Amino acid sequence: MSDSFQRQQRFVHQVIGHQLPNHNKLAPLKRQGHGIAPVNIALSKYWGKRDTILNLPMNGSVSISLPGLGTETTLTLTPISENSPHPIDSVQLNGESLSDDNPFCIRLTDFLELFRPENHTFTIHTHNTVPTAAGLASSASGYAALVLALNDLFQWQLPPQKLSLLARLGSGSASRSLYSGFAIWHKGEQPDGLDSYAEPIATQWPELCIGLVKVDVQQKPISSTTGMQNTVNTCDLYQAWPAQAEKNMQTILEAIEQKNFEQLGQTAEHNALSMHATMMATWPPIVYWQPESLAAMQTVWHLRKQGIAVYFTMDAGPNLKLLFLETQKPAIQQAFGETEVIQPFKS
Ligand code: 2P0
Repeated sequence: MSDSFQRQQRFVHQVIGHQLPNHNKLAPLKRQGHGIAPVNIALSKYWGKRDTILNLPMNGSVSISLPGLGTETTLTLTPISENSPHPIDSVQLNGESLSDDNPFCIRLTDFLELFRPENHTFTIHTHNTVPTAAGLASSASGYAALVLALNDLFQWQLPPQKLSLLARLGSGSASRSLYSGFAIWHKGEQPDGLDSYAEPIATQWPELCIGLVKVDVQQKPISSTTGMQNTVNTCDLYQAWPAQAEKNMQTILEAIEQKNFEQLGQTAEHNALSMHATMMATWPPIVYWQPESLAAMQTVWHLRKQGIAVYFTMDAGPNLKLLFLETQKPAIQQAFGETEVIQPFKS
């Protein structure tokens, strides 16, 4: 058993231990568990880890979840009998069986190893309603749905904060996908990672719209996990990022509280471009943009010059997410054509 695995297992036991009198035995109470979680878009971003084993971020982040776009997962537990033909986990993604050496499958089953009762295999059926690895944060909804399915399977009845801690261990951004609406993921200070979880923000903002500008929904060239680590290791500009990100986060929290759209949009766009600047100043360089991404940004800037309040944010992919208020919907749809528009507090 590796040191990393042992540290992660200790973390899991610290999180769920209080809930279970006999926490060394992750005894299954049911055969099947089910979970469903939304994707989230960060308005101030998570980029970089201070601890790669426990997935602890360099900075906090704030997000908005998109209802109707996400992941639904069913976990089935099967005891291994002597005559089991294949005592290994099996994973189905969107109805297709994945081979054991698929990287998605390896990451998923490595995570499940932390929760496996002795002599059992997992069957995982997972469905995404967003394209996998399209920069629409499907790992976030994926690990949040998986943790909810584990909570159901083992009947832990954990509060959302603890589910957020477990989801974070699977994928950082998943910590924020336990909630609808706005969420804040606190970076935390403790080396044990028990104070690095997300919480919901109560504010509702029915007029707020997110437009999805889909430039390319193929697999991205470099995963966020690898990309952010390369940035931390090789980008001198990154030194300035954690402080800026924390400052942006406070400004965004204030904008949400006061429903100040200009402040929200400006800070989110500036934050996203600053993150991309650190990616580009990484070696080898990380450039998720495509020519159409830049063209879409220029359309946004042109619209703003005409007095239309629209801003964008971008994640680890070429797609843009537009931020605007309901009153601007006709202008946005005219400029961007078939853009899918989501109203997180109305849908
Ligand atoms: C975010 N991203 O805050 C940022 C913005 C991408 C760019 O969180 O290694 O898939 O699994 O913790 O959560 C994507 O990173 O990375 C991400 P891991 P994750 O949404």
